[in-house]
Amino acid sequence: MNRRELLKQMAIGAAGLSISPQLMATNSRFSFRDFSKTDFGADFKWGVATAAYQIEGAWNTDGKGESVWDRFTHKKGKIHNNENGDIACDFYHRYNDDIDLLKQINLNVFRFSISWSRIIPQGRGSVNQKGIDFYHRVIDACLERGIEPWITLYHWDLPQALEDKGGWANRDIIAHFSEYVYIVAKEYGTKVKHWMVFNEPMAFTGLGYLAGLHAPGKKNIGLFKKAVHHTVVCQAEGGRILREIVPDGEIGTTFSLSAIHPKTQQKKHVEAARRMDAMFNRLFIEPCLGLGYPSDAFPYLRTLDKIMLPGDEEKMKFDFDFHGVQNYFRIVSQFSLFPPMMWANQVKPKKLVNDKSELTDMGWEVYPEGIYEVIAKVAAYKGVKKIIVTENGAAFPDVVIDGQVHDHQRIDFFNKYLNQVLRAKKEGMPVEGYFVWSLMDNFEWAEGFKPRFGLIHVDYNTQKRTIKDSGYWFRDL
Ligand code: IFM
Repeated sequence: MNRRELLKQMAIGAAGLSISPQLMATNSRFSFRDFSKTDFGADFKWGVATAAYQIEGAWNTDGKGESVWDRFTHKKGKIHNNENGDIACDFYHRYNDDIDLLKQINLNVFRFSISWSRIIPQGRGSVNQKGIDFYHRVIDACLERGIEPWITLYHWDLPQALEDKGGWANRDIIAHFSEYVYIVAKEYGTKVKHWMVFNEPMAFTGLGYLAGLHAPGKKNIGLFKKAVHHTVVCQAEGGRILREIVPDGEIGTTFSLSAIHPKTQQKKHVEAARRMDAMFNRLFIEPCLGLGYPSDAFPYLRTLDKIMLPGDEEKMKFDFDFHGVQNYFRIVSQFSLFPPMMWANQVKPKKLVNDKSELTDMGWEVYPEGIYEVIAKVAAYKGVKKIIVTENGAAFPDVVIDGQVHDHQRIDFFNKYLNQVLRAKKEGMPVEGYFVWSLMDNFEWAEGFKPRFGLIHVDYNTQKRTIKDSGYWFRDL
């Protein structure tokens, strides 16, 4: 009998009755897993990830300036049910209790982002001391409890005042971002030793300037390309500033990555998949590794060269200490005449032949091998020293019944994805951490509060927190 079967039998024995693995997962004491924490090694980092706009609320409290997300969500018709992050999880006032809960579930890294407009309300110029003090309180609350704070400098909430001047599409952003990074690193660098420059640059440039689905809601290919290039330069520049100010720190940045498969092996679909891969997976990681933009697979990207100034090629490079991999779904692509820029389309999982896929509440396919594939892809680049899975998780329609949330689907998801992370590690890939998205249910951007990703359930009417079974599952791990 292998280990998995043995654990299953023990669980059934303990329950005194025969139940399915799925049902077992409804009670963390009986839930099994295919690995133990020690399989990952003593130095492996276990954490949770969050983002300022999604949890903090207090959107205009204590001198905070308006961000693009404040502006965007206050417009009608942009967000599911016209919801916004004005209050969100009220983490700004409840951070102490929330960090206590984090301690209770035994995950000892807390990845959070800094709201630029809380620190520098207009994006440049005067600094807001109350904003600075807030993150000191959060960092201290972590350190007092033996939790390692990991800071993301930018998770999509640009100060609106900078957007009014063109935002990421205006080259001046490089100077403003550098100033912001300098201030934050100087302020917290003695206490915080793990830093990430960006969260998922493809998401905030693509959804914000091309698809128009996220703030600032623009749909303009020209602006998108400028935003991409300036973000790429800022990614490396941010790394350089952090390394100078926090020389004993570990400096990284994160990328959203998906396994991308052609619908069939027909040449046109294979080429469509390569173009998608260039755009979604390679666009931000390759320039910092000194490989430039991936126009080999997608010649259209050569147009980015026109935006570059002399010397930019060097400025795009930075040798990060770690690369953050964030994985949620697989993309199956097919050739298409539309949209003309990509000549590639995503095939919805339910449209695949023989589809048996399980979908999350976001409509994303549960595809655990995908995380292994993207780790392998990143590990294969020369210059990648360490990989941290800085986000992975799933939204399911959770309900609180008698003070409990039996989110067995999420436990199953983590079990399967972590198995694939372990597979990568066993094969020698340098993956050294795994952070759950997310600590608690929160504001899921254009989807509002409907998708629940947390290990902790949040009742948005009362702000009551309830640790889900998946939270206990991690505690018991
Ligand atoms: O909620 C987001 C997060 O802000 C960035 N990564 C993906 C998550 C789920 O969509």
